[in-house]
Amino acid sequence: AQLEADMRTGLAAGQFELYYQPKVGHGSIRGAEALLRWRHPARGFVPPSEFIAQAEQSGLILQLGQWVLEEACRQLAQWTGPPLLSQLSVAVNVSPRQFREAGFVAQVLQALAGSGADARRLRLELTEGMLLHDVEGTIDKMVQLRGYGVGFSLDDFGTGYSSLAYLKRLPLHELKIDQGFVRDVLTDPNDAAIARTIVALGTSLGLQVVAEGVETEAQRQFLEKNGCHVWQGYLLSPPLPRERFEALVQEHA
Ligand code: G
Ligand code: G
Ligand code: MN
Ligand code: NA
Repeated sequence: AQLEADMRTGLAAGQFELYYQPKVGHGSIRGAEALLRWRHPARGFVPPSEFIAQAEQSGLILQLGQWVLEEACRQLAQWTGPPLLSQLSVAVNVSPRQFREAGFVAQVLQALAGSGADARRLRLELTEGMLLHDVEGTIDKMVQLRGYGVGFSLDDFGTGYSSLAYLKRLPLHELKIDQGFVRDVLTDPNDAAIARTIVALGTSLGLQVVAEGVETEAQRQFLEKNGCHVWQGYLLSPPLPRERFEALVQEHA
């Protein structure tokens, strides 16, 4: 309860910020995943693993999630002008509870309209579990937002309960191979087989496939050889504060 009160205060006091992790495709930075960070004046830096679950439970995730959407859209709207920044997409993680709210579509549209961000540069990252809860309702929301140009990624793919029957019905852009399969992809034949299978599945469904948690050049090469050309990971960069992310994009051009 103390944590929740602190989160409420922190949200009002501007203690939350977004970090950006580059997403690389065919050798250049194509976009960023926005990741929430909380700088508490006394607790210091609190990682999402210590507050997201609590925010979900208490319902505060609704306000927190709205702030994340608005902030990511404000950032998108600012990344205009210089050719590199103006082409970036920004991906936002959406929590199951937030997505299930009746007003979710309106919330996203409001964040876009309020900032002037281009909907086609916004990606929403959903997880498998949340999609199966109310499949028809999920598809309906996704289709509505797709109509405005918003893209969808299926995050942590392979760790949840995706049914392939639903997968083909979801209007997705992208599948993200969970980092748990990438970590030992060079040494564990099962992980290698799973990674290859996800790439083949995604590709045959017409989806972009992104590998998460790429830490070494050897992992990157293995994935590329197997048809996965888009990745995120410490090999290029951890999530960065806005200015450092912008500098990296310019450097990497
Ligand atoms: O860097 P990392 O510690 O950022 O993130 C840990 C976990 O927290 C990830 O599973 C990520 O999906 C989740 N997370 C990070 N930022 C957000 C956010 O803005 N909203 C939600 N719902 N989850 C987030
Ligand atoms: O669940 P989600 O995929 O949204 O969360 C991504 C998480 O993975 C974040 O906590 C992010 O900081 C972390 N991450 C990003 N790149 C790497 C990496 O190369 N290695 C590891 N171990 N973690 C990473
Ligand atoms: Mn994610
Ligand atoms: Na993930």
